Amino acid sequence: MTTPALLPLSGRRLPPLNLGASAFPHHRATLRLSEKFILLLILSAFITLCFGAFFFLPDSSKHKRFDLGLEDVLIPHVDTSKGGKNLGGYLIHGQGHDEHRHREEEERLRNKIRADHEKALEEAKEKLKKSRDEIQAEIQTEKNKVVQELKKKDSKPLPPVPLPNLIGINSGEPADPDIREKRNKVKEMMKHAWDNYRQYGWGHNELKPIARKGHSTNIFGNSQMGATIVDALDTLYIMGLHDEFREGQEWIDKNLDFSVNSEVSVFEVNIRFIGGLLAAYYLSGQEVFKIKAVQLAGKLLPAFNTPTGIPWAMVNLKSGVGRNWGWASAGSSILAEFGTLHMEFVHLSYLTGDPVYYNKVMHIRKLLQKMDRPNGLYPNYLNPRTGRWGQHHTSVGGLGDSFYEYLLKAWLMSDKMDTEARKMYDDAIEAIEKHLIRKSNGGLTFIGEWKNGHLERKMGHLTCFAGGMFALGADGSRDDKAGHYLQLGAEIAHTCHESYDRTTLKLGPEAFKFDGGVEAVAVRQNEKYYILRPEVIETYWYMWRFTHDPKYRQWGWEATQAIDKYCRVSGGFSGVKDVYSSSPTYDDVQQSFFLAETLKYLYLLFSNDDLLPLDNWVFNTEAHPLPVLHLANTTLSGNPAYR
Ligand code: DMJ
Repeated sequence: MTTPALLPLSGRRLPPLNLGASAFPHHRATLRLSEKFILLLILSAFITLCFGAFFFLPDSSKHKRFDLGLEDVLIPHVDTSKGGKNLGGYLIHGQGHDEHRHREEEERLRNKIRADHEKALEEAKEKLKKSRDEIQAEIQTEKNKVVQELKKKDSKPLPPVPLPNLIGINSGEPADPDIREKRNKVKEMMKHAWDNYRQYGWGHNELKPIARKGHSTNIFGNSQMGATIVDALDTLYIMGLHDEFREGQEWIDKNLDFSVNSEVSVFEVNIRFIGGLLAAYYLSGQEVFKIKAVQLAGKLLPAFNTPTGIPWAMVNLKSGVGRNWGWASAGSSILAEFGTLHMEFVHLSYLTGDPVYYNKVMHIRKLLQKMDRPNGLYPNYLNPRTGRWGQHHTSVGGLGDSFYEYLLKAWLMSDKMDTEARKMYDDAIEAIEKHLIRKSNGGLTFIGEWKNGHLERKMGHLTCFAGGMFALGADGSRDDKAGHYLQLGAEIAHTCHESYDRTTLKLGPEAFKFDGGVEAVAVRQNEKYYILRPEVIETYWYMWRFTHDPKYRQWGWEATQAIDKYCRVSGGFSGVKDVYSSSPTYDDVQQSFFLAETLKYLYLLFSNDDLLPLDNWVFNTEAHPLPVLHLANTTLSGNPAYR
C-alpha cells in the first residue's frame, strides 16, 4: 500500500508533511485557515489509509496477535448457544470459539474500513476540485454557523425571577432652590464628562481629555470594552439623562463583546462591569444588561480554578488562563480583590438561579474563616496555591479596603439575614480599631497601616471611604455601639476633609501623614496627586444621610467647586499631579469612576433621601446600587425565587 501523492493546491506544491513542533518554519506565522483545513483533510485520509493497510496484511504472526486481541473484546451479541456468557446484551467470547464466524467478522471489519477510507479519499478529492475561494467561503460559512449557534446559546432569555422592591429610582428633587442649583451643577458636570467621552473616546475604556482621545490601562486588558459607558449608566439614569443612557445601552447591545483575547482584572471587571450592568438592569429593567452581566461572569469563572479556589487577580477572557500581579507578595492574590465579589455574585445567582456564583464566593468566605489572623487582622496577601498569607501587611485603604466593606454590605444586602457576614465584619472592625486607628497630636483620628509588626502613621485617600462604612454599619453593631461608630465615621470624615482643606487646590492628596509634626498632609511628591477619586465625597454623603448635618453638604460643595475649577478642561475632566501647587499639571485621564462614583455621590448629596433609600439599596464599591434581597441566612436555597 502506498501513501497518496501530495496534491498540488492552486499550482503550488505543499511542503512535506511534517507536523512536529517545528513543521513549516517559514509558513508557520502565515499559514492560512483554508490551507490548514486542507492539510488536515489530507492527513486524516492518510491516517485512514495507513490504518486500513494494517488490516489488509496477509495472515502472519502479527495478524495472530490481532486474533488473540479480539478474544476478549466485547462484541454486541446475544447468542449464548456456543458457550459464551451474556453480560447485559454484550457477549464475551471464551476459548474454543467458532473459527469460521471469526473470519467472517474480520472480513466484515476489513470491508468497512475499506469503504470508510475510500469515502474519505473521495471527499478529499471533491474538496480539492473546488477553487481556493470556494473552500474559503465554505469555511467562513461553517464558522458563521458556529458563531451564530454560540450567540443564540449566550443570549437565551434567563428564567424570570421576581424583581426585588425597586424603590426610589426616580425621585430626590430637593425643594430648596439653592440645593437644586447645586444638584443641577453636578448634573451639568456629568454631561460635560459624558459628552466629551462620547465625542473623543467613545467605545474606549476611558478618555484623555486633553489629548482628546481614548485611554486605557492594564486593568481592562487590551481591548476596548467601553468601561466609561458601563460605569456611567446608572448615574445617567438617576440624573434623568435618558438620551445618553439609551446611547450607552445601544453601544452595549451592539458592541460589548467578551470573547476577546484580553487579560483583565477580575476585581475591576466585577465591580465596574458586572456591578454597572446589574445596576443598570435593576434601574431600567432592560434585559440586555442582565444578559451581558451573566455572559461576562461566565468569563470570570475560570479565574477560580486554583488549588484553593481563591481566584487569580487576572484572567484571560478568551483562554480562561489566570495569574496574579507580578508585584504582589510571593505570587499572592489580594484581599480587596478576591474579597470584593460577594455582592455581585450573589445577585448573579439570584437572577440566573445558578448557584455557581454564590458557591464561589461562599467558598472564599469559609476558607478565610478557617485561617489564623495575626492580631485578629486580615493580611492583604493570600497565596492561592498554598492557601497561606503572604506578607503581614494590613490596610483599610488600598489592597484591603473593600473586603471589609463587602462583609458589611453582604449583611445589609441580605436584609440583615446573613449574620455570619455581620459577625466577620464586627470582629474585623474591632481588631482594626484596636491596632490601626489612632489620634494624632493635633486631635485628628486616622487609620494607619500595619506593616511587618509596626503601625505606619499614613492614611490613603482610598481609606477615607471608611468614614461612610462605619456610619453605615453603626446600626446593628455589637453591644449596641451605634453612637460610637457614627462618631468614628464623623471623625474620619473630618480628618479627610482636613486633608483637602490643607492643600492649595482644596482637593485631597493620594496619601497623607501624621508623623514628625505633619498632620493630614502629603510628604512625598508621588503622593500629592488627585485623580478624581470619590472616597471622601462618598463619606460625606453617608454622613449626610445619617446625620443631616449641613456641614457635609458644605464640604461636598467645596469639593464640587474645586473639581470644576482645577480639574475641568474643555475636553472633559482630568486628574492633577500636585494638589499643593497653584499651577498644577494634568495627568490627562478622565477615570471611569469619576462618572460612576464621584459625580453620583455628589448628586445624591444634593438630592432628597428618597432617591435610592439605604433601606432598599446597597451600593457596591464602585457606587453601583443593587437592591436588597430577602435571602435566607447565608444560603440561597430558602429563597422562593431561587430554583
Ligand atoms: C474605585 O474603582 C472603587 O471605589 C474601588 O473600590 C477603589 N478605588 C476606586 C476609586 O478610587
